[in-house]
Amino acid sequence: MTLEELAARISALDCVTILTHGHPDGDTAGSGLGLCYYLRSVGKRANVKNSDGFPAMFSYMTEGYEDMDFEEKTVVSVDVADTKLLGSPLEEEYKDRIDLCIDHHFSNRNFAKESYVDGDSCATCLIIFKVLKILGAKPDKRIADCLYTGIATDTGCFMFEGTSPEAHRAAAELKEMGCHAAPINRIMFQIKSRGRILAEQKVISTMRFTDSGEVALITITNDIIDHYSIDRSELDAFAGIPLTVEGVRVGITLKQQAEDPGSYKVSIRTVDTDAAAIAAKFGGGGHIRAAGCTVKGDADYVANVVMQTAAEAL
Ligand SMILES: [Mn+2]
Repeated sequence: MTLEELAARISALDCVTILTHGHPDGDTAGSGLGLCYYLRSVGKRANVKNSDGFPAMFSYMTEGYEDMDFEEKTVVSVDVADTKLLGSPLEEEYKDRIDLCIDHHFSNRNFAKESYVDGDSCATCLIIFKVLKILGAKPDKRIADCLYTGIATDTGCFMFEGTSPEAHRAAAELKEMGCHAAPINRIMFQIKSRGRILAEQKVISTMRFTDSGEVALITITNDIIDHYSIDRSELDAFAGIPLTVEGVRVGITLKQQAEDPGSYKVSIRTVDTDAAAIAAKFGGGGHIRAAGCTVKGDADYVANVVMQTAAEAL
């Protein structure tokens, strides 16, 4: 399906349920709510669903949102690569009857009757932004806030290597439409819970290096997670910490598994080395700059073998 065809599908929609993935991030929330608000603004009936609900940090997008009452005719998913990611209860309810999938994951499982998947797009919000442009929409500030959120979060505040000129241009246009970029960036990238800061301090104190200083490793234990009562979803951001140290080319984060304390989830982030190749040595995989695997053993053992493998890869 071309982008123009997608735009035509969207303009024909009414009585739509929009599905977003569980443990929602800024892109699935922004594209779901942004699309919903656009459809409502042109007199259509639309609702957005999420298995887990949207977290309080997204309240500037959800404020004033209320479910509409209508008989559902079409089901659309946004930023969902696999129906499993819908989580419970949406997965059971909708997995076999999604009409239109809009996504930017190369790994998309092609579960919908029709799909528009652009793996080169930085965010699903960027796809929605382009569709609204084709439709000649005049997004209000709240829609602009939604779309900006997904573009900013999926590009790591425009810092990831894959951040396209198109993403920057879209952000510029969204600013012209009145999106609140600075406060959104503050909420998405700066504000942390107090527990998280304290946990970070503890985790940073576990940091160790290879002799060359090019590989750094931190360890997150269940003790730390429990003691500071931080949400496991907040831990994803910890994987970026080792790479912030000058001279480090491979950053490794070990996370003890809640259900299996004798095993560690290993996140590998790299500056100029193939992270997926390192993860593959332990049966894992991923992307060239971000990959992961799971290794059994105690923290010292896992740290040693993974650091040694990373040092050899360099
Ligand atoms: Mn996304």
